[in-house]
Amino acid sequence: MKIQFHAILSLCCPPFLASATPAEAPRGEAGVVPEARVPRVAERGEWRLPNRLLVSWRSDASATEKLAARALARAASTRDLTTPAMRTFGAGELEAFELPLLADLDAVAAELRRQPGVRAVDFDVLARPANVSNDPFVVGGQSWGVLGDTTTPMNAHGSQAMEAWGRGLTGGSNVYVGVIDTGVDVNHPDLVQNIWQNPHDPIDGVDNDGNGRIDDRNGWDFVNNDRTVYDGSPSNLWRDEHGTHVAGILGARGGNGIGVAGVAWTTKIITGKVIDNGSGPISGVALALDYMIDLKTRHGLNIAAINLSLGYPVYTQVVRDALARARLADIVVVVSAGNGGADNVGDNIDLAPYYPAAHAANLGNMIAVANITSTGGIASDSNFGPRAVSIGAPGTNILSTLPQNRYGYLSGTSMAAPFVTGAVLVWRASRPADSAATTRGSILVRRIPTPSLSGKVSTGGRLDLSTF
Ligand SMILES: [Ca+2]
Ligand SMILES: [Ca+2]
Ligand SMILES: [Ca+2]
Ligand SMILES: [Ca+2]
Repeated sequence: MKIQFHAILSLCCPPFLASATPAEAPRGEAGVVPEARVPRVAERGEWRLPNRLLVSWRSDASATEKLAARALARAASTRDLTTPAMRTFGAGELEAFELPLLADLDAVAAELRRQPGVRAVDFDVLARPANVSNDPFVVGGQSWGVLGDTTTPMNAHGSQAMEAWGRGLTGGSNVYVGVIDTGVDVNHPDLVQNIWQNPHDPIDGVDNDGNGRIDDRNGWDFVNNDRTVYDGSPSNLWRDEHGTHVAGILGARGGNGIGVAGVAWTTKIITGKVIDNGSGPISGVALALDYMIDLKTRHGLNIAAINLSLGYPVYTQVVRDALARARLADIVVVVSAGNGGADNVGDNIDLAPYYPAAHAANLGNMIAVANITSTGGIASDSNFGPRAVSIGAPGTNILSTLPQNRYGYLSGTSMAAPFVTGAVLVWRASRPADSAATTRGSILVRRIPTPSLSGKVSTGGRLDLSTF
């Protein structure tokens, strides 16, 4: 039996040539991102307001000089920001110039600085807490799946993770996640800090921690029965691509100034490699589940979630039993709903069961996830099922990590599931005492009702981290 991926390569060209999902214009929202419609990144990664300059006048600036400068800048309006302290200490007045939206701020500022009454000209930038992403593909808007309806850049159909980040909810390095998939490039610069390093089994040819796997440093390769969970190379970029992409969606390092940000900026990713060169035996999935469960129950690792972005059309008792053990071990298991089979048209898996997603209808620790697009529709190839499938999440044209320090776009329910897995990690980082069932229920109840998912998934909605 072969396991199938739930991803479709949207583009086969090198990832950096992949066309970005067009960034949508941020919503002008007073108090949040005032008037910012064409955000630019300033030198230190700050957001610069696109149409505002702060003009500090010389204390001896004349009314005539001020009038001339305002006219020169073609300021649409000005606001006096002079404070009592400025007056007390004899400083000149401070004025905000509101310029036309497409004004060339640098040119206008340079011109103003040459005017006789002007002491200084500043750009107005948004002061940002440390947990605002400086990851270029987030800042640039390519990572639509993490955006929200009040973020800049914005996308109302994103997971709203960026809004949770803004309130300090970015996961935690004490929350672990199992990724059961292809291998994962554990050396990717945007993943490496979030890869689990088993402290209990040094590379010495001995199974020091007694879990039956010798030197399982980052996890285990259940296909080749060895410790290397990444087996790709510069000449074999495709190998272990899928799991690397999934890992980045749920847990690429955020705030490190490179690449993308996972829904959880920090976590510990444990890899169970069960697919190699396109497929793997189903027994590996059961063994990998039990490997994770054992790490939690016997070694005490705080494994909050396991992600399974894979599937197959036949019921197997071994996987069903392992999933039930995961429930006893209090682990949320997030699974992809599947991509519609051979005809690429999404199926109702309540009627035509597809596994392991169909098990979610009966196991209260599981969440099966459908794939939505950046405009809120359910992807045409996404499976659904109002009993088995719980929720929709971003899964179409998702930018994430690829092996060998690359990034690229993939689409499928494989990409949707790790958004929900990342949400579990973020939830549990701030609520460590919550059970798997409570965590699952809390995430599902927060969904945003979504017309395209009505009748297709049990909650009728899509993932929303904004109220975490
Ligand atoms: Ca071991
Ligand atoms: Ca060892
Ligand atoms: Ca290997
Ligand atoms: Ca990053």
